[in-house]
Amino acid sequence: MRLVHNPDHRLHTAQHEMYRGRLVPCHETPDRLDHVLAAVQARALGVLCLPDPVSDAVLAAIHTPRYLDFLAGAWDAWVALDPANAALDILPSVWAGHGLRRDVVPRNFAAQLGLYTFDAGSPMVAGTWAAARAGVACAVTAARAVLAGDRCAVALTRPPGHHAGPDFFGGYCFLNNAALAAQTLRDGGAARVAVLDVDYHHGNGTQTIFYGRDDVLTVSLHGDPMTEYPFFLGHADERGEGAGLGCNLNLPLPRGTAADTWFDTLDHAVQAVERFQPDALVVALGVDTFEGDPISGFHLRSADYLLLGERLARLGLPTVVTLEGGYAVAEVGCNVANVLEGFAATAR
Ligand code: FKS
Ligand code: ZN
Repeated sequence: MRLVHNPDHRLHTAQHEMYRGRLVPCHETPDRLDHVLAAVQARALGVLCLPDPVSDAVLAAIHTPRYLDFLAGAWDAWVALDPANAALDILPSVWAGHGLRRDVVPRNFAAQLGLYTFDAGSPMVAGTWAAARAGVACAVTAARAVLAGDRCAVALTRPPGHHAGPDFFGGYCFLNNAALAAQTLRDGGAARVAVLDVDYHHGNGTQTIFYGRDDVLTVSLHGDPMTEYPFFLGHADERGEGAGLGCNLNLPLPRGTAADTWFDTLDHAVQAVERFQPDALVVALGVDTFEGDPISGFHLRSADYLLLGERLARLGLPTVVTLEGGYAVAEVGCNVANVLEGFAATAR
């Protein structure tokens, strides 16, 4: 199993996110990935390798030019406002919601920031763009390995990606790694691709990207948006639109859901993937469904992740895995490694 890791992930190390009226330390930290890398190496789950570089055209297949230009130039624009900003994370304070125009891009940097994000919890720093780009390279490299015949390849990366849409960031995500892996599989000859998102949070970015398409099925199993982030998308009645009608499946579950119900629901997700008859699978793997996760509300135990890996492998599909959330830092490595171990044991 090829394990593509992001050599530049540490460049994205932010200080604070806005939470309940104050700035709190970021949950999405570099040590999360360090623990994952340590765990997969300790168990010899596969070959750790570096990503191949990717061109701008790869990003432009999923994200808009104006959004990519914004991300690429955001840090310089921020520091140009005031040299003292170099010591501060970029966070927004105004948003283009509620009937406000999104078609005109203001010249003001704070306004642009609010045009391109939907929360105040996703700080950007000097190295965010480089880290996010290198993360995409991991996802695309993993997808290319699967196109070349690997049964499974894994992008061990951060920042995560499943909340990032065509022209927006949020939920610690800037570029949608899972969507870019899916697009790479499509471009490489897979006629139909399924994206199965098992992170605790609804993959709103991935849903939005593929909502009108019938070549990519998006299925997400997540905390009910009536109470859980990202709140404004992820309901069961969102089924896709136009050609994509029927190609999006949301399976929201109440906060507090335990493993038995979660796995029953995973069966529904897996059946939807099977009905779609895809040529390849992308798994957006968050392990924030863990009982000890500090920001989430499901109750999976570490051993359950072995079963998840087995269940995913039993689909029998060429599979790309991208790493999404998981904030119980001491256990995140074990939980991710369990998924991969369960997969490898079953795929063999
Ligand atoms: C506590 C509120 C948390 C943001 C939650 C973001 C979840 C991100 C994620 C990803 F996979 F993208 F990392 N609000 N301060 O886990 O879905
Ligand atoms: Zn999550």
